[in-house]
Amino acid sequence: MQVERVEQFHIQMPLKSHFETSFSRVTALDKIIIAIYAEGLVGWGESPVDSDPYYSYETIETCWHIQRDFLIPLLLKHNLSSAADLPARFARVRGHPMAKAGLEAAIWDLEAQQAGVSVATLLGGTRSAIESGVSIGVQDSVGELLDRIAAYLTEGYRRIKIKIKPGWDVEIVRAVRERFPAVPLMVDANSAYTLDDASMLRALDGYDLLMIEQPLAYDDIIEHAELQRQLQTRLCLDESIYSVGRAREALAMGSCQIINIKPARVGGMTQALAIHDLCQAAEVPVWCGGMLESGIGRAHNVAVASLPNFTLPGDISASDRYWHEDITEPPFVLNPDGTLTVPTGPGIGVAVQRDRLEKVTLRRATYPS
Ligand code: OSB
Ligand code: MG
Repeated sequence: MQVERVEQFHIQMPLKSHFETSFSRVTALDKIIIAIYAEGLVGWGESPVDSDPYYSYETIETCWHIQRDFLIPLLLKHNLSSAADLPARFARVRGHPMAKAGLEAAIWDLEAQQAGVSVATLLGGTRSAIESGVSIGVQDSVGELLDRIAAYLTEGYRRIKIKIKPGWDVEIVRAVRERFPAVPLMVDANSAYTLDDASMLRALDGYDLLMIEQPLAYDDIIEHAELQRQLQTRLCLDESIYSVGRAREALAMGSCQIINIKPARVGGMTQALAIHDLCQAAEVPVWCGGMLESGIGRAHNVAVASLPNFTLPGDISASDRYWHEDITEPPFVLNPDGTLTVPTGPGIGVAVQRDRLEKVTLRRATYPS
């Protein structure tokens, strides 16, 4: 495939309601959307970078720069035989996984369209629907949290994840368990704790949690292994797993028993597939995380979550959980059984609405210019 043209869109989409983690509170989300033109087709990808470096070191500005000055030139330079070749082509650029992932995603979309199949089929997906969970931010009060959980359960979500941070942890989990004794429940700390908090984290063992996600430092696997030895509850890593090699090391060290795969965090779909296969061989379950993506990134996440070792409900919720108006059609809707249907049309299987994309675009660029 010869890439003819690449477009970068810096967009900002207002969230329906704010989302608070241990590291920030956001009311709108910036992202970089990628369109790649080749052989009469257009493929779409998303780099779900934040405007601040609080989840990862990448920001809108670093992503824009790395794509414009280093990655897009590599795409335009030579023919490409497959999306799976991109990690090798991009390898000289160290790090910057989200910048790479947005471009790679657009190539997967193109490649699937050329083959006349869905991205899910091209990736090796085997499910026609994926189990959907919901990730709920820190709320202003316990009452609001309980009301939100009740509403999501009524909608049919299959698993509840709540964000925790110091001062919003064991007591909150206790209150949630009291009200919802049997709901599949987990917590995500986004690195808000240290090993000094081990006794608090051990207290969580009493609440039958599916897992505790990323309690310790964002780049750590050693202390997580130590913590896992002290806990009954399974640890799941998110931030710490930034590559296939890192996943292999974490499994070898016993740093976690579950991995949250976000294609954007690991540098793209090819790496996500490799981590999926590695975990499958090691009998370690995985699930697909999210970065509050637009319909474009969501479609790619849904596609990968249709692979066989994605055996736990992920953070891929319906479009209306995030947006008043998404930039793709049709929206992802929650089926009555708490699943999202995997699109079957060619490519990502949802159509980008150009007028809506324009409305949320703050800046755009075309290459070659
Ligand atoms: O840690 O999984 C996380 C959102 C932004 C950054 C990090 C995380 C999250 C979520 C939301 O938990 C998942 C989603 O619904 O997309
Ligand atoms: Mg997380």
